[in-house]
Amino acid sequence: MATAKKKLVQWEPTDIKKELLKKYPAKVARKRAKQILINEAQENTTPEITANVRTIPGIITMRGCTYAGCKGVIMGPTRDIVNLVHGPIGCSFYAWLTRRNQTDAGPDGENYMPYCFSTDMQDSDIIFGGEKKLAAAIQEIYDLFHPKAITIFATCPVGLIGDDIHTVARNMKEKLGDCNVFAFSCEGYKGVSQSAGHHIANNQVFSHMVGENNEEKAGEYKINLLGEYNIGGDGFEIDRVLKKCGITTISTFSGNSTYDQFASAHMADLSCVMCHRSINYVADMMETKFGIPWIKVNFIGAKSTAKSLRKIAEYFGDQKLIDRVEAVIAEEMPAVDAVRNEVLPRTTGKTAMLFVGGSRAHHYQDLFAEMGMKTVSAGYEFAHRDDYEGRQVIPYLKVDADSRNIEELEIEADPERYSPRKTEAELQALEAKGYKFKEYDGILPDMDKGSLVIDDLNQYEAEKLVELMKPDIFCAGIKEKFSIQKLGIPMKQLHSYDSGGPYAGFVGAVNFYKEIDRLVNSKVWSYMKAPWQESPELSATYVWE
Ligand code: CFM
Repeated sequence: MATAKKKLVQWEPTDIKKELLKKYPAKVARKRAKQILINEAQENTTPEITANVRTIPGIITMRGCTYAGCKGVIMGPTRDIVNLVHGPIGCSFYAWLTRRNQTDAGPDGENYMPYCFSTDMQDSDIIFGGEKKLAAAIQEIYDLFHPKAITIFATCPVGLIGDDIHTVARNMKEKLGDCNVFAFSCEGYKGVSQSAGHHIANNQVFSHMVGENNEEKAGEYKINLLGEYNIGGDGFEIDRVLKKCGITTISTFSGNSTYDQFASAHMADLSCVMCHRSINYVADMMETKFGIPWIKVNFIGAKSTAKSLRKIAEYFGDQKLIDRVEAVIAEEMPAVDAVRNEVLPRTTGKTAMLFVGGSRAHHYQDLFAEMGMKTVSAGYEFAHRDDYEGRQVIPYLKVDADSRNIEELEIEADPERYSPRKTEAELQALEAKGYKFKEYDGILPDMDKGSLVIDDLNQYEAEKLVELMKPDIFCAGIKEKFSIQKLGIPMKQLHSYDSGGPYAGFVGAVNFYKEIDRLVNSKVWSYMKAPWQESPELSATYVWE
């Protein structure tokens, strides 16, 4: 007979923290203690957490590498640029269509995403250098596809042997004439996580593509959607809603994006930042160079979607748009509410844990809250202190050897194209009404007092947390999936969405409510115990006993 799992009803967060650290040697425990925080964010103060520091070797982190952040995350979802990986085949193979970023080839049909491009470095290339091979690969791509751009990604061995990928790129760009070729020094070891890869990608995309096309774009209320990667079709749903509101998306960085979107991004009048962690650099540079203000938005959760649409409408301040947005929200909400009300009695009071790379551990709390579910513990794999505590800490962030390794671009206002989209007076009028530009408050103020916020969670701590707190659902990635499910707790992948999605926007919220209801209320989890665990009295005896 299956028994319902016992809940540890009375747990103190300090005890849980102590339990998590107990097994560690003193030095490791001291370091991890600073990355495990009991949330006490209240009013104007937030506690400090250590983040964006090196992982302890051997601890089995959930993180990925710098190359993954550059090639997979920022450049991966763009369709008409050929992404060429300079390195051993594995680096390209494992970054090949694994992130579930969807694409629509559009009327031109140009889409290189199904391909896997690699220089396939061999031992001899490591010994004698791989530059010639790289140049030949670029030429081969050009001859075969004639793409608008070819980008080159460095993998670890490239940095170690010192191939000069930037010179190869420059020479090939000159030689080919009508193809933009540039490279990313995003060797896997370059930073402490994929976050460094985001920064490297942001810098190069901004330097080599943004601002290339000065043609005026048709449409009203022009925005850039930054930090939306079309995982499981999220971007398609957001596009649908924005279009319905009459808002024109000039570019998306980088879900289902094209070369021209990057090249034209400076023609937008507002940048909307979804994932703060991965793309805030571009938002800032766009403002400094072209005068485009940025705001934080979130399209995860129906209420958050409505709030974000209203925020965009308020910025443009046009009554026609404000009315249209209200009409769209009124039209979309009944279908969302119907499903929400149906699942609420079954999901209310359940608990969730969210450990995802950057933004999602924060954004998805809104969706769970809409279902009456509480997030008892959450954390990021690689986000920085500002994603926990808010952007006000940025001036105080410690610049260590690892972050110094990543170039900070010096951006100045473009002498011809800088044009503030709003006057000082207009900006002040909006701010006086409580409108916030360039603002992200981080995860901590949105989480309950006493909840556990853990940076760079590892395998051991994940299992310990589940064992102690027995959440109703645990959300992370594929590496965690089966170890957690073996503990009898449903696990939802919030990187790839398993095979589901979209979960953004209004349609996405409905999908998510149904999926989570299905997972947390499935009886299968109560059948996870082996017979000897269920009925310990059935112990075996030897015949001679
Ligand atoms: Fe931003 Fe992302 Fe995330 Fe991220 Fe990622 Fe991702 Fe993520 Mo996986 S860009 S930080 S590097 S929201 S791939 S779409 S799910 S870890 S929380």
